[in-house]
Amino acid sequence: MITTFQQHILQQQVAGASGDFSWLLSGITLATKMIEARIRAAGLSDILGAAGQINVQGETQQKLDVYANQALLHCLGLRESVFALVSEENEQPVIFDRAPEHGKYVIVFDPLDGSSNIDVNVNVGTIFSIFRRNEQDASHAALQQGLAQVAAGYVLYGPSTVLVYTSGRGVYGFTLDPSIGAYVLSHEKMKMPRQGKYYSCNEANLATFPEPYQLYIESLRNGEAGREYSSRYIGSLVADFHRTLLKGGIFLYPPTISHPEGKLRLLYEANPLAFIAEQAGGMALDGQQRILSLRPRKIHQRTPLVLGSPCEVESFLQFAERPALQRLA
Ligand code: FDP
Repeated sequence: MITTFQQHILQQQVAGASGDFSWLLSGITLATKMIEARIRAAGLSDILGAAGQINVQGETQQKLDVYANQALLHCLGLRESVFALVSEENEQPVIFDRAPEHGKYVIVFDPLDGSSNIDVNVNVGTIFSIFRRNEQDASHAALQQGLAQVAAGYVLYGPSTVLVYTSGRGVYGFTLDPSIGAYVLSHEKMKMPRQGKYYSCNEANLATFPEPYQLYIESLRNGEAGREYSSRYIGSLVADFHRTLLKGGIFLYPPTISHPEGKLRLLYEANPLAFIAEQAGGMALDGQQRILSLRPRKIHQRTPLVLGSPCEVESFLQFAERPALQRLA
């Protein structure tokens, strides 16, 4: 018979656990089912397009961004074990006045990643990461290294809706079965191939990438890397990551002129995906250092991101570490 996400969490739970954590996760799955229902009906109702507001990142909020954020804030806010919620869409954390023995968790999330793709019916996703509360002060409670994540995951709203999750004991994928309204285990112990055939980056920005990135991409194009590569870039991080997880290869969002610190956000984009990538046997760097070892200074901090199969990320590192003169020789 089937294994639902909820059953899987209960099976992984240690004996004597309070059940708070599985109840917390059910808040996430409920919110993502609400989001997916809205997305499925997107062309039919008046929920496409801009909501008329600019978010904390200076980006135009789409109506679905606003709805997705409200769904997560609502469903998670009702869980007694939540201390603070940090969302891409909110400048400050949403804090709940709960004693440390009750409000034990901090959840950071990107409610709707890839929102520039919503209006054209291309895949989008939700990304989340869960930390234990380690401080009284909520804005600092979220500033933990990625290594401290208790669990992380994402939901990809694609031809089917898939939830990919890790709590540090492997990566599991669940597909939403619309006939029963439950996420059902479909991908057990997911492993990223050691090497892939796709590289993924926004090549329109190539001329503004730092030199090691340019030379590395050139090596993939000209066969220097020992195999022929194809490029794939959806422009929805979750979708580009999901392909990389299943098929291998490399995803890069380097620093650019317009985003000198990179565009993607450390807390609710890079960290959760790095945790999943490493659990699946892949790697994730900020161009030099391991993403999971970075110490965040602010909740909406950006970072360059290079992640994927070990073969590709290790060969990227050779370019990143080579002194400039040697690179040009
Ligand atoms: P979007 O701007 O559509 O929200 O972080 C947001 C993100 O999408 C990622 O999902 C995606 O990988 C990236 O930005 C795309 O950025 P570019 O358009 O600069 O390539």
